[in-house]
Amino acid sequence: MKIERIELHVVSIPLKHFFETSFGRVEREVHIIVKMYGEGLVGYGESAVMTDPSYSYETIETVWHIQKDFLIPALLHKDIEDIESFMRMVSTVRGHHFAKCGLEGAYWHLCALQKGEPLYKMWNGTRKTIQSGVSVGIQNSIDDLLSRIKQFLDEGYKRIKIKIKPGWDVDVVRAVRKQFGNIPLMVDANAAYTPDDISVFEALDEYHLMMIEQPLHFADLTDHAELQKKLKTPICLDESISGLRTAKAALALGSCRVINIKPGRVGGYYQAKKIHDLCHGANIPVWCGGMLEFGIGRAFNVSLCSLPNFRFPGDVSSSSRYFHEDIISPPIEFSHGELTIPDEPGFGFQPDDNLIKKYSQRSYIAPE
Ligand code: OSB
Ligand code: MG
Repeated sequence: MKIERIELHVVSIPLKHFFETSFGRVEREVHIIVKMYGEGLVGYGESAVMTDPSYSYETIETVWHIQKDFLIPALLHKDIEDIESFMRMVSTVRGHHFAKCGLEGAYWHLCALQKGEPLYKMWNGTRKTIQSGVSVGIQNSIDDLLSRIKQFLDEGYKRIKIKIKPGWDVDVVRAVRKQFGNIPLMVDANAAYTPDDISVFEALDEYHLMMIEQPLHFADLTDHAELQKKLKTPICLDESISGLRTAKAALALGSCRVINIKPGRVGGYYQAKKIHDLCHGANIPVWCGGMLEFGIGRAFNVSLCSLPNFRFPGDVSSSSRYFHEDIISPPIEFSHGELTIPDEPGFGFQPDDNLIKKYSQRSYIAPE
């Protein structure tokens, strides 16, 4: 596949409802949409990075810089034979996984269109109908949280994940259990605690949670291993798993019993699949996390959920849960928490250039 042209578009879309984690609150999503041209086709990708370096060190500005000044020059005008060659070409950049993911997605999309195959088949996905949960942010009050959870349960989402932080944890989980009984429920701390908070985890351990996501510091696999030994509830790692190597280390140390795979965080779909395969062999279930993606990134996540070891509902959700308008048509809509992956070449949804333009703040076109 000869790469003839690459475009970057900074796309900004307001959220219907703010999303708050232990890092803070966001009111809109700003991501980079990649368009890659080759052999008469156009592939689309998405770098669903955050604007501030809280979840990851990457931001919109670092992704723009790394893509424009390093990754695009490494790929443009090259004849890229297969994904292994692609991975070699981007490997000269250390880290910057969200930057790589947007370009890799566009390359996969191009290859799928050229072969006339759906991506989920190219990835050896085995499941055509996938399930979604929903990640519910920190709200202004427990009453607000309960009414949002009720709405998502009514819509049929298969599990509820609530964000926790010190001061918004055990009481909140108790209230949710009291109101909704034994629903599939988990919590995500986004690394807001330390090992000194053991009493919080011991209290949470009594609520039959499916898992506790990323309780401690992103770089601390040994503290997570110590904590896992003390808890019945499985620990799921998100921020700590930056790629295949940290996944191997986490499994060897016993730092978690579940892994949340986000393509942007781990450096793309090829790496995501490698981590999936490693965990499959070790009998560690994985599930697909989310970064409030627009439809393009979301469509890739949908395809990824078809792989056999994605054994819990993902944080995938419908476009309409986040945005009044998405940049693909039709938008991604789960019905009763389920979606059947379309059998079309590519990722099964059509990006809309007019909508990309409508929400675009700036663009870069290579060659200039
Ligand atoms: O920790 O999983 C997380 C969103 C932004 C940053 C980190 C996280 C999240 C989510 C949202 O939980 C998942 C989604 O609905 O896309
Ligand atoms: Mg998380």
